[in-house]
Amino acid sequence: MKTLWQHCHVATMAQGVYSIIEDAAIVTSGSLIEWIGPRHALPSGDYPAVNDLNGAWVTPGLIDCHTHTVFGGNRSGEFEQRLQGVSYAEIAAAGGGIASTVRATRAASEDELFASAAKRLHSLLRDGVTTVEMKSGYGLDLANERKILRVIRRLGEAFPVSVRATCLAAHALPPEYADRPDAYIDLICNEMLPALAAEGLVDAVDAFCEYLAFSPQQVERVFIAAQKLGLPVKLHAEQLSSLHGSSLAARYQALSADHLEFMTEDDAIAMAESGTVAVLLPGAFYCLRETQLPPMEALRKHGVKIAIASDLNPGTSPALSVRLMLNMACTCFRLTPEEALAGATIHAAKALGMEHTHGSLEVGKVADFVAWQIDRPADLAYWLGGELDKRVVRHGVDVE
Ligand code: DI6
Ligand code: FE
Repeated sequence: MKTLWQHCHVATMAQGVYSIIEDAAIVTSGSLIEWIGPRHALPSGDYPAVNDLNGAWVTPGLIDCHTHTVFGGNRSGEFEQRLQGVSYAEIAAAGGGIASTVRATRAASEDELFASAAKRLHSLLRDGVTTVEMKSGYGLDLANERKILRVIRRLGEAFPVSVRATCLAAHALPPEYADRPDAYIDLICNEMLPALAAEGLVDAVDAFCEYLAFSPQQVERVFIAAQKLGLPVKLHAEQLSSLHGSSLAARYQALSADHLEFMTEDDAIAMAESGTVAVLLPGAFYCLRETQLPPMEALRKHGVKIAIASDLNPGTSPALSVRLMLNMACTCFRLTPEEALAGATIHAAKALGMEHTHGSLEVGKVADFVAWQIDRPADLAYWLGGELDKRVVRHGVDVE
């Protein structure tokens, strides 16, 4: 059905800038945008449904392109330890950190994981999110990674949101493979990825390239296995140290390399050439009290597309609001509000390989948008979280 949406201003986010249309109109047909432009240019015709947006600012639905939403337990105890000066690496070395979430996740049933993740997803949706990526990575064996990925698929069916599932089996070394990292990489490449991909549970493959996780050589083996299965790759890189994982990711045409505080200018050049998106995660930067900033100047100079995401996870970023991340990206990383909004719309879509259908408001794209009762687009990055008055439309239909 054809629907007209009017009395609004639009920030289309095409090409990564606001591309503002004042006093705009949008025509949706089913789940797609059929026409968008200034209202005075609206083609005359019969619009069976007309929606008045009361002067709202319309943006694409927000896209959270990096989350670990599905996990058991929580780690607020470690938060308290870190406040007393214990480092993330020390906690991990003592058996806490990711390993403690792996224990809790393995102990939880699929339904328990679904219920706890649903609450977190609900928070993201209330903030205007219409697409979200979720990673496995707290199961670390075939049965438990499958359990998480099945929950991710179920969340996409149960909620009005497009969900992308990323297999992050190479997140940490499971206890049964202590001191045998290469054997665990064999298991991932030869058994886990082929089985999970065959079950249709995986849209992309990620790994954690870090001195306390996996080496570039080990990550490369995972990338080769993913590409054999026809799956795109992504990488947690340069979060705590510089191993040039982001250059490795670029060599494999990764959709994105994420975190990146310790990346070099050469890494940025490699990412620019391959079109790999830089996903910056201010929540993790903040929670770890990191002081090393991602190299914004190099990223901008070489034209690397920058996305912003929550990294929602129990250890380093228990973040339940993408808009809060926009604010933190501006304050901590010196992005402009316009860059931050592009980071949670069009560039986030590219980080998921969805930029041809999502992330900006253009003819032929999916009609996922938010009509915000705000004065200016910059207000989205200005308020520190909270809930803004808005109307969320997904696939051309009101959500809520
Ligand atoms: N980097 C992160 O910030 C998260 N994973 C990763 O590879 C942390 C996950 C956790 O601490 O549970
Ligand atoms: Fe992460």
